[in-house]
Amino acid sequence: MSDLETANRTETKPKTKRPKLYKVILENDDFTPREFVIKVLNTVFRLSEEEAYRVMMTAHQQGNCIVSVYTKDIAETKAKDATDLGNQYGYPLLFTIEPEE
Ligand code: TYC
Repeated sequence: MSDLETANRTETKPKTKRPKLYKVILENDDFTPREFVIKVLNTVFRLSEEEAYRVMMTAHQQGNCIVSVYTKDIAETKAKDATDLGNQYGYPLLFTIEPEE
């Protein structure tokens, strides 16, 4: 095998590029009831009771918490659906998204 062929082979990029991922972040507030936050995490993000409780308490104590990581479209849709759900009940519940490094 020539040096040229070896160099080409090692420099070939993979054909299947992985899509960029986005974190959905739960922001704390002083008004939304804890139980409501847990219900939204259960229904929109499919978290178990235990996961939802842990995420809710982390946001409550630290100010925010990463809920999960998705492709852009899914992250945007879930963050919007979950925020809208809070607003429908008059709560300032907020989910934001951030690109993963
Ligand atoms: N801090 C809220 C309360 O004490 C509960 C809460 C937790 C709200 C996490 C939002 O992201 C949140 N009722």
